[in-house]
Amino acid sequence: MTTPPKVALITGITGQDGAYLAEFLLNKGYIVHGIKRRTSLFNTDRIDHLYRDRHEKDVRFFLHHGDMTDSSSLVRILQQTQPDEVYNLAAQSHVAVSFEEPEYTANSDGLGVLRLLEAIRILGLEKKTRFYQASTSELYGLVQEIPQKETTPFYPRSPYAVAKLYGYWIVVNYREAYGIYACNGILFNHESPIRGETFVTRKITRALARIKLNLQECLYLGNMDAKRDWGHARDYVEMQWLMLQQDKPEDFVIATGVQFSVRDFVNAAAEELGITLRWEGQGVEEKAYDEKGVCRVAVDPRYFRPTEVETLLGDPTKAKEKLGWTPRTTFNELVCEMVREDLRAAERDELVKKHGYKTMNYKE
Ligand code: NDP
Ligand code: GDR
Repeated sequence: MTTPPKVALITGITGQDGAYLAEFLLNKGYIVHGIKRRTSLFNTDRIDHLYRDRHEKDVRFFLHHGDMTDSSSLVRILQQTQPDEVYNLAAQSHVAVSFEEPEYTANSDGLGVLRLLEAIRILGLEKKTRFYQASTSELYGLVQEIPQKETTPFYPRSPYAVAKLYGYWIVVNYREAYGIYACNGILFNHESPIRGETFVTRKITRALARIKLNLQECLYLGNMDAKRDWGHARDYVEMQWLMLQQDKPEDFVIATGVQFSVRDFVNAAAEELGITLRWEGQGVEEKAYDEKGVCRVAVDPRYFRPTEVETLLGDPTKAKEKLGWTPRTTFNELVCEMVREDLRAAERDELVKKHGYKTMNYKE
């Protein structure tokens, strides 16, 4: 007798991690259900290659309308899908935006976690359903220890991080109170060619590729001294799955253990594109010029955050020992892959422009 395929439910399936995780689980033979929000335009670009018409045979990928702020949708979808594993990746995930929309961020990123855990309880799925929570290195904020590991005290520095702190502890509480197999993956920054365009890495690779093809003149950034531990999203989603395959639920830091500044990222991307940058000035006056003396990178204080997370560096020793974690992609490989894909996108835009059509001009 063959065992039936496992069923996974992914919230945030239209996001960067949701797309990589869905592909990973489908390749493992899972039936994958995803929750997506109703939007006025299609927002399924990242998962379109996985989608198959429901009328075809052996379809294993399904999308449901729902929202982290709407308990009724979450209970209904959990009841319909009866998942073995829930991956809670949905969030208002932009730190700067959380200062502009703090209440909504608390609702979706904090209370949303509670709603899902309660849905598991209401439906009596505590023994069946395993739960992964997308926790974050932003919890460390104003760092209390270098590098940061599972036992490092938290000091969140944004409405986003404070909301995620609630999510972190409600997962621990439901694990201890009700015996739910629930874990926090404390993931450090992870990027990819499908990273949202307003996160700093993608903003840099997209802008420099467009500068290379004369589609844009200058890239404006905020704090270029900020340091991050950047890995590849494709590597990290495998760890999300592995955390749910252990004998007992535990929380894990996933990081590379290597740190670079935003300026380092700019330099690496520029080098990959063959743009030589000459840096001048400091603070808000800092600028980078190309070979012809054209200013290509400058500071716009609008991108400074009311409270900043200056430095993050993870210690992934526990994940190495218990999950066999080794990051596959180096910093330079990540930058190259992102630059290559954004250059292809810029080439497409160049062609569109050449034929007299307008291209997207949004640069935030
Ligand atoms: P993205 O911003 O790319 O994706 C977020 C997803 O959540 C999108 O599918 C989005 O939908 C969805 N979403 C947002 N709000 C709601 C809501 N109210 N109801 C339902 N869905 C919602 O994030 P990532 O893929 O990069 O990150 C995945 C998770 O991991 C997030 O929780 C993030 O906070 C966390 N995280 C990310 C890290 C990283 O470096 N990438 C590091 C550590 C943690 P839509 O497409 O409609 O906007
Ligand atoms: P972060 O990612 O805040 O770490 O959160 P982001 O790429 O937005 O910022 C990283 C650092 O770069 C600085 N920075 C800029 N950031 C943006 N977005 N735009 C700019 O122009 C700019 N200039 C400088 C920022 O100030 C910051 O210090 C990401 C998200 O994916 C979270 O959801 C996740 O939890 C954490 O990573 C781990």
